[in-house]
Amino acid sequence: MSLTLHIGNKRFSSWSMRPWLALKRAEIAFQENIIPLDQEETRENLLALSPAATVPVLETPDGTIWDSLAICEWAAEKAPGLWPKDPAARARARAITASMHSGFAALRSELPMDLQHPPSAIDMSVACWRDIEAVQALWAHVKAADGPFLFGDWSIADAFFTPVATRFQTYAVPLSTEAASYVETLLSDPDYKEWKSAACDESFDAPFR
Ligand SMILES: N[C@@H](CCC(=O)N[C@@H](CS)C(=O)NCC(=O)O)C(=O)O
Repeated sequence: MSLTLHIGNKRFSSWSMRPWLALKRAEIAFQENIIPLDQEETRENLLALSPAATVPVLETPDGTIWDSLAICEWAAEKAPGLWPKDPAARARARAITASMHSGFAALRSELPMDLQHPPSAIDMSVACWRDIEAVQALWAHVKAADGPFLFGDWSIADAFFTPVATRFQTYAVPLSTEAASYVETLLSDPDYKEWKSAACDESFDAPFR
């Protein structure tokens, strides 16, 4: 089966990183195609892939799937181990993943993912600090004792929080000991390191806007 995952620049595209990590973890072979973001032709290129005009998009022989979570769910149908085996844990994994997918707007806008940005603290709004507290509280709420990841073994929930871990590192966000240790786990993952290394080598034209 021929699969192409269309993604944004690895330096910036936090949404693209999530399904890329899930496909890698599931050992589902795919080609990747980078659509540089913030260029004059970006919107036209995105619209050629899907009416949503966003990346990631997975092109499959049965049609294209847009949206990071939908692509991860597609992968989990091929590789069920991407979600926890226990139904109660699986429900909680989906809940925390959905929280990330639909929430934390202040964190996302004030602490954009930039994998070439040297670590340094910046001023943040109260709303952003609340998001940071909520993320750490959610992690503590679900964290399993029997493994380094949120639900013990790696799951899609960890894919969704890996870009958050990069933001915490980039903006030198002070974290609880437990949260800092989980961030370290996510950022030590070999698949993440492969993504990060490519992100550090990227050079695209300056943003169009
Ligand atoms: N909910 C979507 C969000 C995707 C999204 O916003 N992607 C950004 C890049 S990270 C994008 O394509 N933006 C369009 C643009 O920059 O023109 C998903 O989960 O895939």
